[in-house]
Amino acid sequence: MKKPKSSAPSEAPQRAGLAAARAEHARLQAEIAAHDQSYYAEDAPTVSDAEYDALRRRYEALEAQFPDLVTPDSLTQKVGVAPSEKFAKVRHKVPMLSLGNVFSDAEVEDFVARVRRFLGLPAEAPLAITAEPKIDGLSCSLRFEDGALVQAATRGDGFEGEDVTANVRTIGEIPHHLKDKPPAIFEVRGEVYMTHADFAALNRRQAEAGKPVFANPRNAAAGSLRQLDPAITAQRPLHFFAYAWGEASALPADTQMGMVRAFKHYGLPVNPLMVLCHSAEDLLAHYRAIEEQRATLGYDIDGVVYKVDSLALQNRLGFVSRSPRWATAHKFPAEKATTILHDIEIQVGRTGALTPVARLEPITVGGVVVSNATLHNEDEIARKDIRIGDTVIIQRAGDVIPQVLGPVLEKRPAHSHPYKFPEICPVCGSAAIREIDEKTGVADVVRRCTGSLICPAQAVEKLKHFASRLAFDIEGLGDKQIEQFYHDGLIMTPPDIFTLEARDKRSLKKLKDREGYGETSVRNLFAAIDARRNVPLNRFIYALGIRHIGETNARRLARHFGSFDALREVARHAELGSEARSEIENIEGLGGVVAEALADFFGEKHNETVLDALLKEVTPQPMEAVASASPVAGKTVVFTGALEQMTRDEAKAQAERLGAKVAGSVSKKTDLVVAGPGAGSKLAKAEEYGIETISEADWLKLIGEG
Ligand code: 5U1
Repeated sequence: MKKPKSSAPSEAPQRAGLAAARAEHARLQAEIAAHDQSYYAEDAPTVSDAEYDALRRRYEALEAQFPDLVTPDSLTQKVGVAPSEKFAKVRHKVPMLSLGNVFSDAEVEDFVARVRRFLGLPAEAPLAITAEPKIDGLSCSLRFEDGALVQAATRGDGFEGEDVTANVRTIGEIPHHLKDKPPAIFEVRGEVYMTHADFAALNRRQAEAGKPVFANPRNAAAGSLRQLDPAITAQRPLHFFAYAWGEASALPADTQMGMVRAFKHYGLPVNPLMVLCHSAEDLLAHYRAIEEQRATLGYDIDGVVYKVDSLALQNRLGFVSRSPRWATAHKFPAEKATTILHDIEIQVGRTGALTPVARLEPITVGGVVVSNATLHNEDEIARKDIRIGDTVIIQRAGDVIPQVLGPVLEKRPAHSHPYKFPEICPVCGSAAIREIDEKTGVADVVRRCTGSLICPAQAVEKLKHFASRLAFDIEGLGDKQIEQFYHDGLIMTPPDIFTLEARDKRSLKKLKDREGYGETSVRNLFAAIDARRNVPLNRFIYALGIRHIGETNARRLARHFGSFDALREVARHAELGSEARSEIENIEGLGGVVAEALADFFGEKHNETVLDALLKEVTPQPMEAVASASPVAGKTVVFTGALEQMTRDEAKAQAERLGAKVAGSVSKKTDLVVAGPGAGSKLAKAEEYGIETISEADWLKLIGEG
């Protein structure tokens, strides 16, 4: 049963929305993750780009509307999935980003308006934005040192990709040496792709040789680049367009357009359709022009990318999670098809959410074979009366996922019957219930397994999350291994991971004797586990998989509390109405839902027991100070009154980049108040508490911008 909520009654309608959104969010997440896995790790997308985009957009819209939905494994905090095991890994010095998506004209107008608002640009002030085709290929980062190509890596999960240097060297149009005088260190990023003609010829050759054909040019490009034998890549005609950069010892230009011209000057291929626009109307006109040429370009594109041209403005705009505020992708519309719904499979997630997945008669939509799709949730299935055996309309949008839009009633088989969503967990048999919000009386749209501790599905998913890349990141302990270890009773809770070696020493059935293991792999696994005994605090918090504590919120908590003990002490006493509860609620970016989730988690005796055992094995390290050299790192800052040099959003983003915590209200814990004209009660309170108060100009001087 849910605990009483801390919100005011006036928030009740919002809460009802939140419950529904939470359910939908969880379901979308499971599906998107599955599609990401197929696409990035297996080069075998199960859905069309358009479908995937639709899911992803819905997911992001939910988070935008309900920021508390940023869950521990929120996909907005990640880019792609972990690289495959067959290539050496390359850690990107500068992460490879993902782009936000827009679909409609109104959203493009919104994007431009948002940029202007963030920068505080008046309507008459010019704002140049580039527009270029979004190539449907495989992102790749090329590292040049003193002009020589020294390394090439795929994007992987955005932080770590695969070393494909030898393969990239076989791509004719990528120079091994840049012309003229490029920066001494220069990482150029872009898209590796295959043309339609080359794709058709390759598939003909594959078919003639009795080998499998590729579903689309992007898969063919990915499959060709990620060949362990570069000689095979060399036989595959791949191309490249450069459009971005990572680490650079200097920049040859101060605009996006200038950078792309510099790429060209150094001998790199760039897309000829990039233009400079000056308004949303300009962008839309170019979008339509590119859309018209789409069929005759000779290579696949899936939209148009817009980027603020000035690098200085890009810098000011910064990022939201892993996507730049200064760029977005305007995607082409979704494609639809009909197929048979063979079954509805219920998956059980880490939080016990039951997620319905459609198992479909495989069908090709936009060049991608689709066999699974999202059914969203129980209510959606009922509302649309989707039945097993129905012919259903599916839609595929964007880079990977599909959704079931609804049944084709004329084709409904006789004797079909409405789908009955299970009321018991298909994994552990516990009751699966829809929690009723005590305030609103509204049932949560997600049905959850109540078997928490005894449900193997939840336990395994929690362990997978704990060892995952953004959490403990334990090499050699992937999903498959966790499933096996759990199944064999070797790892049931996180502390078991760290006692595995000691137990193995005492055991008669050694790990090294298991199928798939040997002396070396076991030694490596134990070393990888040992290497994580000191883990950054933010990762530790994130790894616990507390509801609503995604990567961003974990970082906020780590910054605020500094140590796990401090967080635990407060969270343990965060009952409704307490000072501890309001301390958490008042951390910038958090709020009542997160505070409640923390109080729930730390109020659970079982969690405390597991934590005690875990803390005997692992020491969370205070988070490495972001920009620790900055004079405001670790300080709690409050902005009040009007700011004249920048908008409030920009000030906040900048302060956070420099490692400061930005709070909405003045308390005894505030270190600094930046007060502009019109500052009122916050300024008075700062004076009352004797807190240092400075002007906006002094703030800018303090952070080296004045
Ligand atoms: N054409 C193009 N595609 N694309 C993808 N430009 C572009 N820029 C990207 C991505 C991920 O990222 C930059 C905004 C860094």
